[in-house]
Amino acid sequence: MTVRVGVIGTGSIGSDHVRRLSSEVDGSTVTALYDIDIERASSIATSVGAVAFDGPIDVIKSSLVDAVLIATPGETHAELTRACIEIGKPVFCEKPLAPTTEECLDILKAEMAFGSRLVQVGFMRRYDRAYQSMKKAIDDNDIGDVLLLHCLHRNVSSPSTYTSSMPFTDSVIHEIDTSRWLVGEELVAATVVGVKKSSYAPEHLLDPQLVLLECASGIVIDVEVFVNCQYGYDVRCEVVGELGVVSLDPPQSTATMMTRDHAGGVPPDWKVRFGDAYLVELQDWIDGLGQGVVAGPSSWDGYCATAVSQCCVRSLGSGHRETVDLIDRPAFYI
Ligand code: ISE
Repeated sequence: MTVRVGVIGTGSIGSDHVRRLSSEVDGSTVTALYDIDIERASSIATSVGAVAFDGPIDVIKSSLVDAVLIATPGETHAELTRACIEIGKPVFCEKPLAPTTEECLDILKAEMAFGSRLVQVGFMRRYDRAYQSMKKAIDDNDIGDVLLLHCLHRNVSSPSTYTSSMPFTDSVIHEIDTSRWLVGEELVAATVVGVKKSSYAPEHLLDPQLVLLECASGIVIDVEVFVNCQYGYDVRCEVVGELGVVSLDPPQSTATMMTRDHAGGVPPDWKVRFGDAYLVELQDWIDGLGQGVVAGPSSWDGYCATAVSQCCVRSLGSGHRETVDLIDRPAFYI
């Protein structure tokens, strides 16, 4: 069976997904597209033999479409995801599931009312080989009880639209998801710590920032987020356990990384660093749909990640530790 996918949003990540779904993933084809930039959508549609529609809801409702992939800006995700649920079409939504917990909860309610899972959230790091072997080492108890996680999330530079909340809502949301997934616990509190500002960051942007995330069991996760680091897209994670550590890339020697010309092989952006993970993620989604199953990161995962990222934003504003307010996990999502 070939899954016919409609893609809404064909900007940078959306157009990469169109390419993957039409020529790299087995068992899928892209049949319909929409983008606010009509010309871009129609030229991509022509290149893959799809139809470019005038509006996103037309893609969702089209009889040419079995499943929908949403790669539009975050503030449109809730409405589009709910429109898919209303007509019972599986939907892959790029992160965040929605910018507010209220919108995420509406999605959970709609999905539970439908009666089976339809939504997968695009937390691609769970499909990265290195993250997966870290998860296996933790699950196999190789490093004993987990005590701490040290994470870095650095981008070369930030777009002009990037505000001081976005390190949490747009970037650290990935560490929030991977931390929950790695340790199998919810995050209960966040404290944002002010750091000396880089003179390379735009005037309006606090950069870098540091956040401490806490689990109920006492595990603490520190995340440095630095989105104008100049040299590369550098994502690191070290998990410290009672018996040892497991990390994405253990440092073996001294390294100095400065600017793109001296970045020591650090990739330029997430599209390169997580290119393989995106492909595995979409293949897994399509394979599942072929069997009528949606098993990747769920709406519940999307809701929790948004709740924790909002908690970080509150801590940024208050200057204090803030607690995460989550509903009880519905049995539907266990
Ligand atoms: C971007 O929006 C992403 O989702 C990337 O995965 C992330 O690493 C980057 O920091 C974000 O700006």
